[in-house]
Amino acid sequence: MVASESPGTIRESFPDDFVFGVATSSWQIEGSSSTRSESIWDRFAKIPGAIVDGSTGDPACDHLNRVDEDLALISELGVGAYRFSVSWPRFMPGGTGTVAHSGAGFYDRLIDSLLERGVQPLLTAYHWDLPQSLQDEGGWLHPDMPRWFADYCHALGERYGDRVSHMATLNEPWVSAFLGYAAGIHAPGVVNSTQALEVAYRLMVASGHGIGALTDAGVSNPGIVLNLTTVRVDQPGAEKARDHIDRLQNTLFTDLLAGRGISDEVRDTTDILTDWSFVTDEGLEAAATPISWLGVNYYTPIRVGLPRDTDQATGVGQDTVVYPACPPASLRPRGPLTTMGWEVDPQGLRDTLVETAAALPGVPLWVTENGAAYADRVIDGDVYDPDRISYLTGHLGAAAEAISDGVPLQGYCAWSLLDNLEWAEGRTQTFGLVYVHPESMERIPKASYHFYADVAKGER
Ligand code: LGS
Repeated sequence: MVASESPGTIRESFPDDFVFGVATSSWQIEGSSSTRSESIWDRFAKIPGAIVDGSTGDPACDHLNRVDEDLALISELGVGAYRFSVSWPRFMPGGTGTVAHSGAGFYDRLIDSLLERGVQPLLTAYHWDLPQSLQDEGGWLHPDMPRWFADYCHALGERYGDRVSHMATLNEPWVSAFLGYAAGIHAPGVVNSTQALEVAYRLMVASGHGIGALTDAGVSNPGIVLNLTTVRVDQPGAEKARDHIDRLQNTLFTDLLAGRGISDEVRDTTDILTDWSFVTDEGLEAAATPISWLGVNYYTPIRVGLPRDTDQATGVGQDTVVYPACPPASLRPRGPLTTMGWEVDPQGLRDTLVETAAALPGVPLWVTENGAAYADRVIDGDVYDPDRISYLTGHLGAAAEAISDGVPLQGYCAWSLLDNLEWAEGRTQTFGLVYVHPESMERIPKASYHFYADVAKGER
């Protein structure tokens, strides 16, 4: 009786072969921008006000010079996987053509050191730091971009495919398209909803070419990472907006991957902006190139309500501007909120995973990012972050429940190893399991790091 009532550890609620990991991305941690070419985020960061605290890509977390210390932190965390991204401007500074000896060598050493420590590397080819030279040519809107991206992916596969089984083409194409081209709050800072829709499509086409190139280069498990989330109605009357947001946030991407193309609903509701004539049969076929796994980044659900009074003049709630052609609505997160203003809802992760598994049956899933920003403080040399521990506990529980619902979930990566450069929020939002002092770069593992280490080691 007593034994069966014992709750067991978090680790025990997952299958034995389930992988716990931790994630980062190149621009957010590496620094050392003088040893690579310029990326669109370096250029964007120079626009006054684009990054709230004026941060630039330097020093970020000075990871390039502190990689041994960071590897030790990963090792001591006891995780089985480390998700990182390759900086395209470091690996292939011209955007196309020659691979840089020193840049590629950095990732060689990183990968080898991870493997020596028994940590599986998960490599993302593109986590938003496009070489500026390619942006100058037209970026993701350029007709040759799928070929340039495929060549880059092929070079990554040739160089690292013998040691890295899981590679993802893109991180969150939704963000590149809609925050980069509709809201204009991410690089390249364009505000043009028509272009945003086209970029979303073209990114998925390029990703399909990238998947093909990785496979040709011998990578056994090529995949992609999407930011998917469950979309809820908060008030009666917001159903149309909910459906619209769900389509542009989730199904636009999962439909393209599944070979269902771009639905009539998406075309009809966005035809005031674009006629989708740039969509071709070849493009749709490329976008549906089979993936062998899908990464899901989940942080919060989206809760859709009626427009706020102040926005009635335009008819569109300000927060929904990033969803082109959205019916009148606003986003209404319910507390408790993280410092990003995002609702904490573990059930949302379970729902998202179940919905994703239904949209892409048979595709193995990973949670490639999940975590929370809180205002951490160092007191007597320690960082006590109970809110983050509670966030992680809830979401790990939801991931385990999704597995019992039948979701083929293989791994979970906490975001993030380090407090880092949170894009337009600069250093003002901290998601790390490890605190990084903004000037000295000193690393201090937070209480959540020790918590997660216990989970990974099966002690919790
Ligand atoms: O640091 C980024 C994290 C932080 O939160 C990472 O580089 C990205 O891959 C990823 O987008 N990240 C992130 N996303 C959360 C998005 C939630 C948006 C919620 C909006 C609405 C209510």
